[in-house]
This record gives sequence, C-alpha cells and structure tokens, in this order.
Amino acid sequence: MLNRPCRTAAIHDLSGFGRCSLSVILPVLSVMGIQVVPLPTAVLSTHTGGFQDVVLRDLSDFLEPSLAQYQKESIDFECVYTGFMSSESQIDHACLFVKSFPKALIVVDPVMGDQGKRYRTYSASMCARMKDLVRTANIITPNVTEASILLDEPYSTVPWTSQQCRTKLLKLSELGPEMVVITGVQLADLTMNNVGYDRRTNSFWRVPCSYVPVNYPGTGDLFCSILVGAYLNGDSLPIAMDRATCFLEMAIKRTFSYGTDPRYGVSFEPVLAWLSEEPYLDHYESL
Ligand code: PXL
Repeated sequence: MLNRPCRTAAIHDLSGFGRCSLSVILPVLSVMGIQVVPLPTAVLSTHTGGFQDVVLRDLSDFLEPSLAQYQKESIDFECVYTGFMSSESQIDHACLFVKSFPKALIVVDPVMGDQGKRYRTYSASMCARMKDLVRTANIITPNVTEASILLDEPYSTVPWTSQQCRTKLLKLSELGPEMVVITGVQLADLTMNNVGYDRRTNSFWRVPCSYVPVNYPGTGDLFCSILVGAYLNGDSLPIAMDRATCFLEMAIKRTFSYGTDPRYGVSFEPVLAWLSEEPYLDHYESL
C-alpha cells in the first residue's frame, strides 16, 4: 500500500492559451487524486492549432538532468505519461526516462497530428522516432491520424469495419503496448467511437459517442489523462475508456452549445468536479 497518492511524471508541453497538454492534464489528474510531476517539453504561448505567431521555447535540455536529479533524490513514479515532444533528441531522452522506471505504468500518447495532417512542429523523422517511444509503452492512445502514421498506412476518412478496426488495434499492440486505445474512430455503422484492445485478455472494446461537428484541440489530452487517472485508480480498460468518453461528451456538448471559437478548446472547468464522483458507467460494448 502506498502511503501517498499515486505519482505520475507528465512529459508534455505547457501551452498557455487553448486548453491542451499540461494545462488540462494537471487539473484532471489532480481532481482524480493523482499527484502530477510536470516535466515540460516546451513552453508555448498558445497551442499550434490555428493561432499565428506562436511563441515556442524548446526545453530539450531539461529532461535528462531532471532525471539525474530524481535518481539522486530517489524520487520514484508509479506512472510515466508522455505526449507532445519538441525534438528528436527529446524523444530519445523520454525513452531513457521511461526505461529508468521499469515498474511504472508507461502511457504514451503519440501526439503527432490530427485530421490526416501532422502538427506544424512535427517532421517525418520525429514521427519515425515516436515509434521507438511507443515500443516502450504499456498503453498508447493514438487518434486515427496517429494510428495511420504508426502503422505506415495512408490516412483515409472511409469508415472502418469492425474487422479492420480489430486488425489495426492488434497491429499497434504488436509494436509493444499491451493496451491500445484509438480515439475518434468512425465505424461502418456510421457511429463515432473510442476503441480499445487489451492483449492480456485478448478483448476488444468500443465506447460509442455522439458526433459534434467541431474539432477542439486538446480533446486527446483530456481523454488520455482521464484514462490514466481512471486506470491508476483501479478501473478496467473499458470502464476507464467509458469514463473518459462520458466526460468529453459532456464537456464538448456544453462548449459547442455556446458557439465558442474552437481554437479556445473545451470548456472543461464547469464539469471538472464530475471526475471526483462515482457515476454508473455502462456504455462500453464488445467490438
Ligand atoms: O493537444 C495536442 C497538442 C499538444 N501540444 C501542442 C499542440 C497540440 C495540438 O495542436 O499544438 C503544442
């Protein structure tokens, strides 16, 4: 038994305006009772999704010496959770960091792009390097674009059959992670879903969600941080997916109803407290 809250190292960027990465990961995990130790990969004035003249300070020289200090101070982590990276060398440092905590749950959100496009700051060689980080993970949470990049497949908006979806989940798991969740998957029955695979039980899951015709940056970070918190608190994979999906549906519908500029992100603050409740969750299905 731990005599303190579960501790997670969060290796992500800190974007000031726009509600993504550490700006949402910190409040989400804190309200779920998890201690977050932020290790910023870069500091940005806003996220890069549609703003001009973004100010970016790369922190590629930060992770390695921070790890050295933690090791000297015997600071340990139950989970290491990585996201947006700002250079190839930083991805190598993140691999080293992860390998230094062999007992920790390793969650890699392979942040690289969305809607069929790489984010502005991601080169093809950085994406290739992200595969090395994915190989070290227990859980990965790509969106459809990132799944295509990891599988070296062309991105397409054609809905997937359940069989195609299971094959993609399996192939991603063969890279290393025993749990794979792909977010924002349109299936052939024209439903939107978050889908998952757990190799330990060879089970495939889907959680359907309602479609909202706006794309808000940061939804992947909200989803993955809730999944991490829920899993660390003892949820099974499908229930953790269910919890994250329900929260996002609630927060996105609320945001959409106000017609706010999508670049401003999801107004999650008014519904944040829901994450400290114990709702009944039964939306998941077998895939
Ligand atoms: O939510 C993904 C993300 C993280 N970090 C930065 C981003 C984005 C998406 O646009 O720009 C800096």
